Amino acid sequence: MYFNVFGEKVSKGRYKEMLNAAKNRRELIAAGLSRRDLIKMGLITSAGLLAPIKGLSARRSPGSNSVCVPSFEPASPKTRAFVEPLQIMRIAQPVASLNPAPTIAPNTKAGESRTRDHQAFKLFPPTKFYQVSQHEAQLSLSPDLPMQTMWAFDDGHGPQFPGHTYVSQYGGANLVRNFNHLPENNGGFGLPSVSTHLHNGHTPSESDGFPCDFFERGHFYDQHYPNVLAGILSTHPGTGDINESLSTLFYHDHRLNHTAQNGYKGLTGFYLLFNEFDTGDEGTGFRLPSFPEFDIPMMFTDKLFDPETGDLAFDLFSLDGILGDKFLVNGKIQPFFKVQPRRYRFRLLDMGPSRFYEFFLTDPNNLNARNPFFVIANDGNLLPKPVQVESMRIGVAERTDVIIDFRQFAGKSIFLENRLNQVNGQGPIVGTECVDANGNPASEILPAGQGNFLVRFDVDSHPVTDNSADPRTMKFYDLPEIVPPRITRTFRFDRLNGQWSINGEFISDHCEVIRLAVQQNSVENWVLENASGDWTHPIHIHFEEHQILSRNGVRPPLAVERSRKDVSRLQPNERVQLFFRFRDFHGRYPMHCHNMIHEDHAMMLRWEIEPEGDNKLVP
Ligand SMILES: [Cu+2]
Repeated sequence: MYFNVFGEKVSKGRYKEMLNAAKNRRELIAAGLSRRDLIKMGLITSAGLLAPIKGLSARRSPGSNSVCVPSFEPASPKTRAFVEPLQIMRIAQPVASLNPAPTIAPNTKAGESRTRDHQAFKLFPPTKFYQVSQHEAQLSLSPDLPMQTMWAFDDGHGPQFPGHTYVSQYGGANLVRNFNHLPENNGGFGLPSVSTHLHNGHTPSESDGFPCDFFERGHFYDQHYPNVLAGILSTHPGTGDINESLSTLFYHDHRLNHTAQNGYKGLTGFYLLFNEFDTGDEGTGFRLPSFPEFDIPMMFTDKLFDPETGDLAFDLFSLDGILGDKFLVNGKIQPFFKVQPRRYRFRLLDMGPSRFYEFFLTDPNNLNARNPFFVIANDGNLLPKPVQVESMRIGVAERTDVIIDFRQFAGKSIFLENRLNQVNGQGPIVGTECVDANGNPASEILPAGQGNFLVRFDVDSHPVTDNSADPRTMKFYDLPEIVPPRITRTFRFDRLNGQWSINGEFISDHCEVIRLAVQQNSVENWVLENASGDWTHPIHIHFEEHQILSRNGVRPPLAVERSRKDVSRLQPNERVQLFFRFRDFHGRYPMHCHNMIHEDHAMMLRWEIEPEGDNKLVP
């Protein structure tokens, strides 16, 4: 019997056609072609679609533009679920010093590829130094698949996917020296040219990991992370605004046009920030479950594997986005995790490349049971107070920190299940407009037990002490004050010639076009408009967090979105209004869709923070 990537039975002829198409596409990808090459070769048409050449399209019907039509990919080989424990990434170890010592100006003589001086090095001198490198590594993602050729970060103690976790404290700056030791031969996909972005960091531009600050093999780049609160050099001099505290950050490769490939190949990891309230110790501060024992980062990625070789497969031709049929958590396919019957904090990160998740807790022996949990953070930023929910939806690059109390499940096995129905890269099914294989309306949320089981929690039966606070009694930070904007700008996200545009334009070839200039230390509102029909775009703006003022005029939005965010899902036909205050540092930053395929197909723009802002209403 033959199956497609959604587990649907297909005929032998259909399967062969899919297999050949996938092979042909992979050969072109291995040849290192970019989207610009594909356009030149006429493989992407002016109508914006992959040329309907037999044997190439990743769409079942090349003209289709609907969230209802499954993508055209053969199923990955079979793998067993819950045979490996959840991997916990190593905490990155700093080094005593770097040689040569870091310099404010780029040390190009020694091989550094930075192009601008550190702007805040003297103000926030680094207290911790890390020397990391990016390597090819042979890693296992499942005992039922061959070893995989991944690209992984190494902090000097061995390469990992996901990479080592940085654990930092507010008040102490980090300097990370990052060497590119990737191989010339990509082994199928990936470009050995990198720019590491610290997602959600309040980071000076030259250390942000801007998509065009990429550097090549044999070179390094020093990134200075001040670990300071927004407002420290402006609205809240000397301290920063405590209500801007960040907690769950992550890093990933952000190379222009190649972010999806390089991230999919493994160049990702967590970066956690603690302070005097979110201490990592359940006996102090907010009394959140202690790190690292009961505070667990989890990175979700979905991947495709070649049905014949079992090798990790990337599909450059899925311009809609890539959906995998294998669900990895912290780099392993469907792991189990032994927990104690007490409260845990989980930091859930959707690392894409294109999938949205809606997380539920499922008791396999009682599918009708409702199993609430607490959302305590959106995009890793603590909410004013915990919100009890039965499910939580996130898109690519969004995070949510949750507290699950396993006391109620003592002695049982419980699943973390994704019940969001999504069949192609465009986004989740919306409402009731699609039908399933039997002609019945397809639901947006799948029934309990029919979604994707991600992790199995095996809960011990012996009672234990739990010194963490009850989330019902917790209170965190207030939301930063909302004040009138200097300017309100509008951005339309749309298709254009088969790719993805913002206000009718793509990111320029070398990111040289500055689309707008924000006045340093000013307030702006940005209106994001979805002009692309049923698509959902998770829109990320670097550097400053925003608050969602309204969705389609409805304010405030969902309780879990009364928060600070750095990615906002722009859902079908939506108009979302955001509040920003751009402070402290200056320089270049991007805004882009974080469906990594969309950003690589140009749904990105460059903006700047400058002493004098411009007044472009539709940049
Ligand atoms: Cu998008």
